[in-house]
Amino acid sequence: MLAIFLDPNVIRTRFSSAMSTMYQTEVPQYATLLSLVDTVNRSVLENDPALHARLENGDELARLGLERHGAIRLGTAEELHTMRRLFAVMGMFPVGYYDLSEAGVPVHSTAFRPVSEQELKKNPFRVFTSLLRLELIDNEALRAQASALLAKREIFTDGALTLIERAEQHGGLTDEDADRFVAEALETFRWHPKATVEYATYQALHDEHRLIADVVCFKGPHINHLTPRTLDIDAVQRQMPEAGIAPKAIIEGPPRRKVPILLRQTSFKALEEPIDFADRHHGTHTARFGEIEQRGVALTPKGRALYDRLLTASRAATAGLSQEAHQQALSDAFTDFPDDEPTLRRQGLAYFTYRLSGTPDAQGTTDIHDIDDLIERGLIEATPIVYEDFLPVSAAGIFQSNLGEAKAHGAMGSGNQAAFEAALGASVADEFALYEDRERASLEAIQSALEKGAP
Ligand code: OOG
Ligand code: NI
Repeated sequence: MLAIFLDPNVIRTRFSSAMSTMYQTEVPQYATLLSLVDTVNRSVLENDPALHARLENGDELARLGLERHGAIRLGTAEELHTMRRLFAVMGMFPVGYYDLSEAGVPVHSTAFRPVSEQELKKNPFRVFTSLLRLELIDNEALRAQASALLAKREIFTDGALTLIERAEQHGGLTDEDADRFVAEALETFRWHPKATVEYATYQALHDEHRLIADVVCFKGPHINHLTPRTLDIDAVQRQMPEAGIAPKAIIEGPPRRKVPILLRQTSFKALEEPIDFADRHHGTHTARFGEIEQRGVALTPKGRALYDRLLTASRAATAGLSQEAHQQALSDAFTDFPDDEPTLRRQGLAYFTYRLSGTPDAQGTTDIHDIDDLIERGLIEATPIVYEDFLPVSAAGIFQSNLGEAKAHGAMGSGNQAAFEAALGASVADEFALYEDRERASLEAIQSALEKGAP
């Protein structure tokens, strides 16, 4: 009998919902954040029927409350390699390379995510996955101690390893195996209130960099946050304190705009949680938090360069400001960034998909080179492509606010994508190429429809 395999999108949905349930139980503040986001989203939708209609038409309403991403930090090349195979079972593949060392965080990262538009629509869950870079730690003795500790641990259950292999060999998992896979995989992301090391070891690693202690001293890479999508990030940021949640100081990313670009993020500060150390010492560790995100249009390399330039230029003007003043200064700094869809499109700053929205005229238009003209004549409609990835400067801001402000670290080196990909055992997809492909495919579809349909 031929086995029937479950759609990887369904496995991803089961996994992300199991993860959400686990995290809400483990971190009750996160459940509070989810309900705050839900309240704000409802009120935005009530007050904006056009947005409501657009989300409904795009099939997005039902998934609004679902988590968009989570994050983990791994310790070794082997862990990253197996994690890639684990995520592949759920239709998640590495996209993008993020170098955080420049911002004083000794990791480099990728995002495991669904790649196609249809798969993102079915379930948008992705995981920002970082790999510790021990080579950036100066203290040789500590470095050796950390790698010895990491070499001893196994973060995957036997059951998970068996099922990953089965999925690879057979080309998928049955419904029953998928349920077991989700349960086994979840174990890797669970919190462990017991450290694997004595308190003094934890302290020494922690004093070198808090992130090292977080990665090295525990049985596995606990999920450190989950992130739902909000329709009004400024409102959630404002309302967090009333809900008893302490937000990070500022919202990361671009300012609020008429046409949202890229990604805006904020989080609540990581909680101090009780830990039992191997020598019976009772202490605490700070790692887990909750985050929200609001996504806008994906930018082309040209648009991204402008974003990076304006963000860097805004630094001096925004430094040390409180959230409201910060947002104002940021908006001022971004006045040179066009804020309407036609200009973003015409200047090649953002990605769009195109579709036929009218019937070609009698002359038989078969040439789509003058897109502006065709849009003006109502023949083609352009829709912004949503940014599905992450931003290194924002990610560094999220890391830092959750690693404690006590000790700021300067730049620690530079990126090493080749080493990351060697550990991963695969290359990471280029995010820009993915957006460009979608744009081009939509234009090709129009071209061939016009050629076929021309009278
Ligand atoms: C990851 C921080 C980055 C984001 O959304 O940019 C991140 C971490 O703290 O491990 O999640
Ligand atoms: Ni995040």
